[in-house]
Amino acid sequence: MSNERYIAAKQKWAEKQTAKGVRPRAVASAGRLPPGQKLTIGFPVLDLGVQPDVPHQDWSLTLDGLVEKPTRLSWAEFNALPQVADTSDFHCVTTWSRYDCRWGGVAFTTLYELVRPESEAKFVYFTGYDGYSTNVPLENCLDDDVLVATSFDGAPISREHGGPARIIIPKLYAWKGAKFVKGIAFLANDKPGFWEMRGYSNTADPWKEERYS
Ligand SMILES: Nc1nc2c(c(=O)[nH]1)N[C@H]1C(S)=C(S)[C@@H](COP(=O)(O)O)O[C@H]1N2
Ligand SMILES: [Mo]
Repeated sequence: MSNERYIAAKQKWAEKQTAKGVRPRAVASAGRLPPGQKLTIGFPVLDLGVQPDVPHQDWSLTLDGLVEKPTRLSWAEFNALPQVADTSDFHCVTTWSRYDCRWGGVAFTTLYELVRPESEAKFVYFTGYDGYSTNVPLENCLDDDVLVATSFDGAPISREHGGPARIIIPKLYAWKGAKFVKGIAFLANDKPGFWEMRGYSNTADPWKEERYS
């Protein structure tokens, strides 16, 4: 962790300590911390109790649905695509946020250009090797900070954090980013995923506190 970031984090904790008579909660930090969130300097792990072991030789990413060119990428094929890096903040619906996550991998837009979705495709349905699923409007996936990430802080993403590859959509709560990603389907109609079927918000905007519906 950089010294600068450490100092900023310490300062925020200090502000929280001195806010007397106030229940410990998020200190609004120059518009960076969404409402109701608390800054964490660790990196908690959230999953369904399964962290699938997917060796690179068994890994593939399937892109299908309403696309001109359905594609299944091997690990080597995936890694031969143009690589990008992006640093973003991570907001979990359980109220922790982590700043400055350094992700590397393939931009969602690169995959979009590769498979060429039909004009009817309006939603994206992600699936994971652990049986997880989540749904996102296509337009939310086309920002340049949306990645299929394979590295975190310069090293391969660990199994607990969703390796070999996970989806990162910084502008939405983190459950919208499938860890252990296995499939990306382009759909005309929305289809609720694992948590969306269990009462989580469909839209998941942390700035509007869209936690549960
Ligand atoms: N495949 C899969 N992806 C998932 C989950 C999961 O259980 N399975 N949990 C989601 C939730 S609720 C969050 S907050 C983040 C947590 O990522 P982390 O464990 O790296 O912190 O992954 C999301 N993606
Ligand atoms: Mo979460």
